[in-house]
Amino acid sequence: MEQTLAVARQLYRRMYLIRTAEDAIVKRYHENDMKTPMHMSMGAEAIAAAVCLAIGPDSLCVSSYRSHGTYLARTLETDRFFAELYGKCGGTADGRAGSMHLSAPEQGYLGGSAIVASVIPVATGAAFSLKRLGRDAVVAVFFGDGAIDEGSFWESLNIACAWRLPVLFVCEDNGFAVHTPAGVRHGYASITDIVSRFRISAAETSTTDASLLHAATQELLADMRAAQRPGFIRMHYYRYLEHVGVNEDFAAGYRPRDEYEEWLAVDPVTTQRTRLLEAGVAEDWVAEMERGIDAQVAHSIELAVAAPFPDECILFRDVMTNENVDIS
Ligand SMILES: Cc1ncc(C[n+]2csc(CCOP(=O)(O)OP(=O)(O)O)c2C)c(N)n1
Ligand SMILES: [Mg+2]
Repeated sequence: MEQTLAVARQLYRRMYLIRTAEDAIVKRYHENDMKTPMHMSMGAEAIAAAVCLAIGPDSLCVSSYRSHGTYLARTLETDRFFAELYGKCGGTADGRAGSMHLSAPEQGYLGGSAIVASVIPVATGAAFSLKRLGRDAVVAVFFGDGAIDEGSFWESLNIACAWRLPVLFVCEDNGFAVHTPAGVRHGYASITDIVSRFRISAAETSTTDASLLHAATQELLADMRAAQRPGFIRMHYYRYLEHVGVNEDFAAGYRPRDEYEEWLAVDPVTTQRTRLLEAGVAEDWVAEMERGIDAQVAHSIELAVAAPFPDECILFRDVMTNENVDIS
């Protein structure tokens, strides 16, 4: 019971952090000081929180460009996060990467990428290295339902199954690739059915309840470990905001507002808060934790706004070239 409560608290801490950080982005993006496109995680908080917590600190994770949730669930830090969004020194890449290429390799978050599905082979390679090193850990790779339309997903899945690699494929399924629904992109009814034909542990969820997602991930990890094979989990969620940007997009006509309202009624952050209170966690404890996170986010934004822009001379740092690049 105590352990379940501890997990429930940790899940809520992560989800509240993601929501608060993104609420702040929504509030301030129009100021046009955050010089980066935004692919928001709002609506998907439970997935990042549950999977990052379940895989544990020794495991690695990699994500798509929709990476705020993964980054924050994994690192719990916001100074480097906001500095990066503001394009400033002290950001995860000193302001050169932006929202789509966040990373914290020292904390096991290898990073995200703007190229759909490109991180899947990278994660598979990282899993190969974990296996060669004999580590008891996995690599969780987060990608959207659009990424399963790419060959690199299938090639990675195949080799991971053939070589029994410890990779957990996490499909964050919002039913759309930009505005194109899955139904017109897929020549099959269920990706989970297809993937299940491989030598893999496979599961599917459609709940926004982080505790249930955490339990489902743990079960899958246990199965992967017992069978010494990779895992695949398709987790349905609803993207609250537009594909890229911080606004609603129901007026665009490709999805109805009613649908959003149905999902909002089981909002992951609110659901987890209710769960905590029902389990007997004191309202004071919850409020105190929320205040701490509110203050953390506000302070990180202040620091980011005040930080200097990076010097031009770091522009080509970490860029692979043998040439002396003249940027004058
Ligand atoms: C290889 C590649 N093709 C096309 C694009 C353009 N593009 C950007 S996001 C996106 C849709 C991806 O959908 P999904 O994987 O479901 O992720 P979601 O945005 O729904 O989280 C596309 C096609 C891209 N970035 N990379
Ligand atoms: Mg999608």
